[in-house]
Amino acid sequence: MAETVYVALGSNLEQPELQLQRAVDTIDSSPQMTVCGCSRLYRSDPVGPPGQPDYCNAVVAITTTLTPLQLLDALQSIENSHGRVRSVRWGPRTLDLDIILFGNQRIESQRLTIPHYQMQVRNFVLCPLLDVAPDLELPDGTALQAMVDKLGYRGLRVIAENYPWI
Ligand code: A4P
Ligand code: MG
Repeated sequence: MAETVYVALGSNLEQPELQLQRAVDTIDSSPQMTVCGCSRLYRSDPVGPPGQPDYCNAVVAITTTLTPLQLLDALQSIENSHGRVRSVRWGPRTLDLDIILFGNQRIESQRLTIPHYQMQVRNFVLCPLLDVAPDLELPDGTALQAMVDKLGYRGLRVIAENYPWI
């Protein structure tokens, strides 16, 4: 059965806008994933080690028949093929693809935590997610809109409205 999944994209190195654009194209051209919605494109203040460049962030909705772990493998291979080198935690990166929600599932395993463990405190995830899923409720019943109202848009700028953004 196909599930609806939300994936957050982030980049703050080597033309971040282009990195995100290429990542969405690559996801959509994969036979096992179909992009069915895409947020606006945001620029955001960096969270984590100081002195790193601003990020670009977005969220896509996809449908997939992959299992959560198969999807994680597929997204990590896209990160690697887009030049991602893992170094500092929360440090600068060419491409970060995080699984935010996988249908209504809750997953707690060595390689995966879903819903994503930091999503509640990150407006650069929640605000683009609201663009693609305005009526969404989390598996625990919390309304996404209420979470966005709590965090607000501080540090976030919309830089393009419609995909393809550039
Ligand atoms: N993992 C567990 N759950 C998940 C999930 N739901 N989706 C595991 C994806 N991966 C998940 O991730 C480390 C491991 O997390 C994976 O191997 C997977 O098994 P990683 O991408 O290799 O490492 P990371 O990204 O450095 O760590 P982490 O904790 O995922 O960092 P974040 O939370 O992604 O933070 N500021 C702004 N403004 N915008 C950003 O996008 N991003 C970060 C990165 C920091 N500051 C930022 C932004
Ligand atoms: Mg990550």
